[in-house]
Amino acid sequence: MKTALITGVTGQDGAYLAELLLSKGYKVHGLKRRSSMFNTDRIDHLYQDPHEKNINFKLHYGDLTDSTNIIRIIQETQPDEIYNLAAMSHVKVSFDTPEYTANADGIGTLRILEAIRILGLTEKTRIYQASTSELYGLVQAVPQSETTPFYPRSPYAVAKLYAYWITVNYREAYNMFACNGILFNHESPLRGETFVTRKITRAASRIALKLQDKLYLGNMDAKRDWGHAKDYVEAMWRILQQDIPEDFVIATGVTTTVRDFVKMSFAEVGIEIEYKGEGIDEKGYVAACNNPEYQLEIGKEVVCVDPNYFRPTEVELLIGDATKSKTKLGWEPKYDLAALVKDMMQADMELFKRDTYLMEGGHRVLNYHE
Ligand code: NDP
Ligand code: GDR
Repeated sequence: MKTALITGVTGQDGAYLAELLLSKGYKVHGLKRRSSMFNTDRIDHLYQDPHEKNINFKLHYGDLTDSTNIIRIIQETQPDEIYNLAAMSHVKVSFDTPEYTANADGIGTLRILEAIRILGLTEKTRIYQASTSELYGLVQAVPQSETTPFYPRSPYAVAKLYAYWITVNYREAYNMFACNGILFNHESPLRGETFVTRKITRAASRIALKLQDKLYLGNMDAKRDWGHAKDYVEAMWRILQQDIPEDFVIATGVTTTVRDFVKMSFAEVGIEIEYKGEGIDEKGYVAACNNPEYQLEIGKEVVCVDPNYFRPTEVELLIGDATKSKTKLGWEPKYDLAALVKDMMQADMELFKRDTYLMEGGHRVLNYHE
């Protein structure tokens, strides 16, 4: 039985990866942060009572900014594989918390690599580093592959650039099995609520159900190569099963604007969005809708631009070339964008229908959306 340690196990990818590794018979340890409320929603279905014997899923309190706990947990768990997924992963928020982001996302990776070295595990433990298409930043060439130059455009991306290179350096310096997965955007029903896709699918569902009036967005011209997180965690695992440690791009090869993602999401609930303008316009985009099923007022403005969501420096275009992964890992995504949107919309409609039932029953429902 192999043992894996997942940092960031409470996040989107951590949850899908834990599920995947458990299904493959791994013993899985997860690093979770202390929080003032329960923060394990995404992995509660995998919970095993720690009082029982022979459990194969166990959580440990820790934080990537604290090397002492990282060393202790790695020593206790002696993992065959570490998946370093923990990060302050929101690009816009990284402009507000740049030093913390550098510490957690950049130096955090160094702390794990050093822990492996200090504990004499360089030959035993394989390490996956969650690198990102944000490294490409300002477009140098498209589609972006393993050989495309980096030009990071946010404190998040700069921190991840350090993490990328320190992973390469430890591989070369100490012969460690340490690999970067350069993953393009991947989404799912478990995606954090403030990333653009989930923000859109939540809003489209809530607007259809009359729980919300408007969706405010930032740069709708940005183009992203969006895949499904379920497909991408499979790639992470494959990267660590190779004979030789290498870095891999994981992407679908298809790029779409935020604007089109909005259209596709609303279309899932029968709302047709018509844009009255194109391009960034501070007055906002006006969307008209014609919704037979949910009977929204025709011509009602449901999507607007709020410049507060613009970023000081933006990444305008991402489109990945995953040829190496397809050839060497035998990896192929199962979900295309249409299937991804459908999956997210179905899940959010179900979620918010529950809110409408609660309201009908006289209960108060949370109305927080960002
Ligand atoms: P999430 O934001 O959903 O999850 C991040 C996880 O990291 C959470 O479990 C979070 O804990 C944890 N975390 C944050 N800071 C710390 C810290 N200081 N110490 C310990 N744990 C911490 O991200 P995703 O699952 O979407 O992404 C996983 C990784 O992949 C991240 O590193 C991200 O940067 C990277 N990535 C993601 C892509 C994507 O499109 N999703 C694409 C490319 C790379 P908590 O739940 O308590 O907040
Ligand atoms: P990204 O994802 O920055 O690519 O990072 P995000 O979904 O936040 O933004 C994608 C694009 O949409 C534009 N956008 C908005 N974004 C947000 N969050 N909210 C809005 O209201 C909004 N309006 C327009 C953004 O400007 C951007 O161009 C994600 C994260 O998961 C990173 O951790 C990961 O490394 C990269 O994907 C690959």
